[in-house]
Amino acid sequence: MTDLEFPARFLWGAATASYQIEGGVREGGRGPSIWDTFCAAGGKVLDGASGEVACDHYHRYPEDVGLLAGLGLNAYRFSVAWPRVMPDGRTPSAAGLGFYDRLVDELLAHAVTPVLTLYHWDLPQALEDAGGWPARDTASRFAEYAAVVHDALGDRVNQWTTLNEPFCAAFLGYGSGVHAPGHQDHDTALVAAHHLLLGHGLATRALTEQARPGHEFSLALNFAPALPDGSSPAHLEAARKFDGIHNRFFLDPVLGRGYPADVLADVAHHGGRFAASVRDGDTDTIAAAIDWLGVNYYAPARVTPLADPLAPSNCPLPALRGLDVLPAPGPLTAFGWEQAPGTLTELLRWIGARSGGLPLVVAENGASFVDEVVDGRVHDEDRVNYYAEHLRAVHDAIRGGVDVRGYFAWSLLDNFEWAMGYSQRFGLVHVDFETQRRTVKDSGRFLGRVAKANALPASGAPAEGVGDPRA
Ligand code: IFM
Repeated sequence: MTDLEFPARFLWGAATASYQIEGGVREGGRGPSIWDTFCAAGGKVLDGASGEVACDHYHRYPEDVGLLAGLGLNAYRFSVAWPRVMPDGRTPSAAGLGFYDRLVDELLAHAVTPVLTLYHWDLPQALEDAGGWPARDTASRFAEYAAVVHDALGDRVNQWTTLNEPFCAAFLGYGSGVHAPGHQDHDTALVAAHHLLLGHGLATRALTEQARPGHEFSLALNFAPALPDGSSPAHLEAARKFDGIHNRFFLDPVLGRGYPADVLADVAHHGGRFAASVRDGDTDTIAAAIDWLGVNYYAPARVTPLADPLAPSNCPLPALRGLDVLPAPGPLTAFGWEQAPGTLTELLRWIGARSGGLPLVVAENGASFVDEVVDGRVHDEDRVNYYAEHLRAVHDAIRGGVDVRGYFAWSLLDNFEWAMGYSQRFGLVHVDFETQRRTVKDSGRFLGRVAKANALPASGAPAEGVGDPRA
């Protein structure tokens, strides 16, 4: 059997996010973000953890870039901390921009393509105090911030992603309240979602106007395919609802289809502030042309109907009535997430078809497992297998005609996993949070070998054909 080759110029990378790895929250003039405030409030994050030090990447970025390049990866997806670049959310800071300037130069010196995300959830606290994402003004502030970063780095960065997972920023931040800023109001969350998408559109428009040849624009959405736990009409209806609010509510307006009518009907009972927030022309703005869509995929959701539409449920979405999300069947990751690689193939096919062939990049995919450093090695076989299976799934989609141009593992480093603190390790590189010592895991070596070969072994043990992952 021949190896499974990937297209030429495929981006092979790892992803991170500023608050999850940087630390240095009071250095270089950085202002506070909503995550600093949320963590400091206590009781919101497991073990009282915060990103105050995280992986100390702010100081150790040369080592981290060296590790990524040493693995053989050719791209790095990172996010810029808005409160570092604009401590009050509005005024540019030369010192803050300087950090990303140095990071980008370091990446280029290692022949690694920078893929820059402008917003991965660390809103400047000053802007939250002024209303946060539920305030329309925040979308305009975001476009101004985007232009400032683009002015500073556009001579060297070609890949620009506006938002990472607006679903989480809106629904976990303002709806369920398990993420910063911790508000719990579903109507507000829907308004926040609209303003995030509006911010994406305004920023994309602004950057497109000042683009240089080679610049590409994108955003990254997190998808959870809804798998009905039965085939009755009620099951199918529950899956439709879940899919609507989780996936299509974000995807469709970006693709120029507007907000899905069925979802608007599903959430109408929330009070109508969302409908009032959508002004003439907004859907055109949100539909600003993008060059590729980032697809973040971890697991499907097993959805079941509830006979009593008002019964409490585990569904974390803007109080959708009449459905529940079941515990995932195995095999599971340490987070309890289902491992279902075939669902990734289906998802990529579905988005490819729905978007009329828009290029896709798997912008996040990965798994947390319990890792141990033994004699300076981390033999994370579960994660090696996870990557092998999901890469096979991506290859299946490509073979079926979907235009997939890259794959980014989540994450380069073990890091601050939001409300779960440091309890979930997703890294290709193990981080000892006491000493900040980095140890490359077998999965990092494995992915690097696949990247260098631009091919996955067709069958057998994942490492076959690309060498021993422990080497
Ligand atoms: O750590 C997060 C990341 O910030 C966004 N996507 C999912 C990851 C794992 O939960």
